[in-house]
Amino acid sequence: MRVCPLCEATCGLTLTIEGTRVTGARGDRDDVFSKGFLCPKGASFGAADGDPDRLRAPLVREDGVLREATWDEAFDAVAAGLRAVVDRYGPNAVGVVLGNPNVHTMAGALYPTVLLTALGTRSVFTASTVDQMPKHVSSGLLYGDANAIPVPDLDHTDHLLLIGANPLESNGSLCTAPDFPGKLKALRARGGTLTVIDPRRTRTAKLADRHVAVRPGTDALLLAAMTHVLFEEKLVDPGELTPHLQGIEELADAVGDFTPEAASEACDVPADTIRALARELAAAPTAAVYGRIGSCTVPHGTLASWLVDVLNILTGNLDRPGGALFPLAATDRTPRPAGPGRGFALGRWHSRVSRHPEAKGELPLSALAEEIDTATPEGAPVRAVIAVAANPVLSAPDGDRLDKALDSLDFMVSVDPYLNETSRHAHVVLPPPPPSQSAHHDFAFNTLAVRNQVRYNRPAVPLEPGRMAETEILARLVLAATGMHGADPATVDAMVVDSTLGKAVEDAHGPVHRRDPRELAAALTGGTGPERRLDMMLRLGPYGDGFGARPEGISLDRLLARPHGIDLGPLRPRLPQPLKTRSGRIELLPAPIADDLPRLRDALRERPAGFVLVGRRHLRSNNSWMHNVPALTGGSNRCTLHVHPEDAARLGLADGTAVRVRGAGGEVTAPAEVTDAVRRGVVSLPHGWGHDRPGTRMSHAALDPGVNVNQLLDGSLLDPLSGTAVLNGVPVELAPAEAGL
Ligand SMILES: Nc1nc2c(c(=O)[nH]1)N[C@H]1C(S)=C(S)[C@@H](COP(=O)(O)OP(=O)(O)OC[C@H]3O[C@@H](n4cnc5c(=O)[nH]c(N)nc54)[C@H](O)[C@@H]3O)O[C@H]1N2
Ligand SMILES: Nc1nc2c(c(=O)[nH]1)N[C@H]1C(S)=C(S)[C@@H](COP(=O)(O)OP(=O)(O)OC[C@H]3O[C@@H](n4cnc5c(=O)[nH]c(N)nc54)[C@H](O)[C@@H]3O)O[C@H]1N2
Ligand code: SF4
Ligand SMILES: [Mo]
Repeated sequence: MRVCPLCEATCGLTLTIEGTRVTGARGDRDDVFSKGFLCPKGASFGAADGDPDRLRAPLVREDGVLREATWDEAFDAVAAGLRAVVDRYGPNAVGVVLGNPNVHTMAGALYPTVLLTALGTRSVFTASTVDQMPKHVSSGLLYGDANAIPVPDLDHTDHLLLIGANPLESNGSLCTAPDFPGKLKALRARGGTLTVIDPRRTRTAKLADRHVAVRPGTDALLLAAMTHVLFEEKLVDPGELTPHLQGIEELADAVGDFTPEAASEACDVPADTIRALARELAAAPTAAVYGRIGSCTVPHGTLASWLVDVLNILTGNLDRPGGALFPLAATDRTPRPAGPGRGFALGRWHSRVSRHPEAKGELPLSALAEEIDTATPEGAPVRAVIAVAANPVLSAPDGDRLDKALDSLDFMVSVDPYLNETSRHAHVVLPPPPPSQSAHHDFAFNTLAVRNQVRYNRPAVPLEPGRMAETEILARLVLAATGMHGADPATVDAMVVDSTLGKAVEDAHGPVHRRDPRELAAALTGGTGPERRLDMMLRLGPYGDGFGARPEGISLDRLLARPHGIDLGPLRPRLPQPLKTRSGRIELLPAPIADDLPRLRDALRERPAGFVLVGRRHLRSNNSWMHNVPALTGGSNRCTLHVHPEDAARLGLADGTAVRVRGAGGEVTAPAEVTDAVRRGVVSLPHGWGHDRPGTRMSHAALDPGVNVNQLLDGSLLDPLSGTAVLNGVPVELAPAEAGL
């Protein structure tokens, strides 16, 4: 048994193992959460896990060339390389880049925060700023907690409004739900309604009762106009939320200008449709509004993310069954009593070059290249990079510039199973073992799941000789980066345990108040440091045994005895407990949002002059790193440019015509695929392609490299509040390749 790490759905798999090889994967029918569901990607778990191109030993650069090395040699090189930069330029000269798979591994959940604290660098860049940072910012501002993200109650809602999400391909995001497609079908089957807002008629849109093909990048206007209608038509009914709300009159004023008639042209959606969307939402017995990539990686991403929650709140659907609720994971802290908190601050510091405000302690990934290649009087540029599970050369804007910037570094270390477009620049590559050889627990996704549950599995296959667990790799990296090179990696876990338990015993509301932290530490079970930390978090958590205070509660031992997991029930109302705003209420119109509204008002008058580009995902893909698995490539999983038939006719394009696409950051040439699934004026290219750079070791991916869509971006287009890159609704020019642009 093992939980699939290949997307956010977290399905339980039953693996067939021959020797030490995974030869098959089925859905685990006894899994408490996924109940046997499996998608084609999960079915290829064995092929992805056993990919012969995965690195087996660390690589160290010598005379410019990467050669295999021992772990000791590799960590010696890391310690020396990082120390030289920190000593000479200070900690901010070390950039830490954290990529998407960190949310899928235990190592990624347990060590990066320790690394950042110990290193003390402000040069922190993650995939969040090409993804969901707008949601963190809107949650931070509304609820005082950037991680308090409400999740649509898919199993119980009567009306689901999906904005810029295509769960039939992505299997869901910021909404962990095995068999998302089945849940949408079940919603329809029980008489509920599904509305999809997406410039493309996606597989998800095809399932919907209503599909609104909005103009890319204009959802915030559409949602503001829906909010306007709720006020205008007296459909606002927050119900039990009312005592927890602050600023409702100010909100009504703020959306005063955003009439459906005013928004209609910019969104290219009839005013009547906008009114109908608002009325349907208000009329549904329960409803949930949910926005994802298409609502985040756009010019008004934070405003759109905020409005998603505003609509849930004004219709009384936040925090009620059938609406959008706050999950409570087994490793969350035991909830404290409600009351005012410290609130959420933005822009506590700024990036050095373009003065971007930090959000959640991070700077925009779009600014990584300039933070490396541009000197300013304020301080040294980034001279060393620690990249963990990140491939920003493909996933962030302007990979060509980033390529050059990474190449100019004094030192770079990548923790990555592949030698790819990004890790090829590293001086040291530290390869984690494949998933079958790793323990698994979903720290991140359980806080976003449509049902509370907890699962843990130990490695399905023992570590191959010469391999090192990724948790140990990251613990050693923490030591090497902070002047403790050579110490026992277990000291990292011991330090975290000591500090966590030290705080827990002082917490008057926690389960271990006034106990002896040494005694508690001694009571932890688990065969490894990460297991002891999991045991500690489970026992201190809301369902935990409280180290004896709640004898029926969960501990690692109890969880190990339940290999298919423990169900903890449906999502339940939790307000006001999750609120951590200074007022102790939901702050409906926070100042940074109000200050950004004039920019949205200006957008009422904007119309794109030419084509705009949006992305798309394919079911058998995963961002930039799964094109090396033959079973998962080919067919419709190709890097083609979707063009509407009328646009194609106008430009003289047919299926397969090479099209030059030009954007602010550069140009790429991709074959056209003519399809009326995109709206007129919109073209779509998937991301994560462009595997034609030299010096990589991904042999299958290189056969059909595709092009890097992010080369069309120059990194200057951002959602200003969250620093998130605009990846959708990007202006581009098109021409048949032979005609030139
Ligand atoms: N144009 C456009 N660009 C996009 C997007 C888009 O929709 N359109 N989507 C954005 C989004 S949502 C995201 S999240 C980012 C993702 O971008 P990244 O965060 O760069 O993630 P990936 O492309 O998935 O690359 C992950 C890296 O981790 C490595 N890896 C895989 N498994 C493991 C593991 O277990 N441990 C370690 N240490 N490494 C591992 C892979 O080899 C790869 O190098 O891309 C963003 N870029
Ligand atoms: N198979 C597969 N699954 C994945 C991934 C993958 O690469 N492949 N990546 C994983 C990751 S990292 C993430 S973050 C999630 C993302 O999960 P989703 O957000 O569900 O992913 P997408 O399929 O990119 O869906 C985004 C949709 O937004 C639409 N869109 C683009 N611009 C706009 C706009 O301006 N307005 C509106 N309303 N819609 C717009 C696009 O047409 C697209 O259909 O998927 C995860 N799951
Ligand atoms: S839906 Fe996601 S978690 Fe489930 S099997 Fe497919 S890739 Fe794995
Ligand atoms: Mo993502």
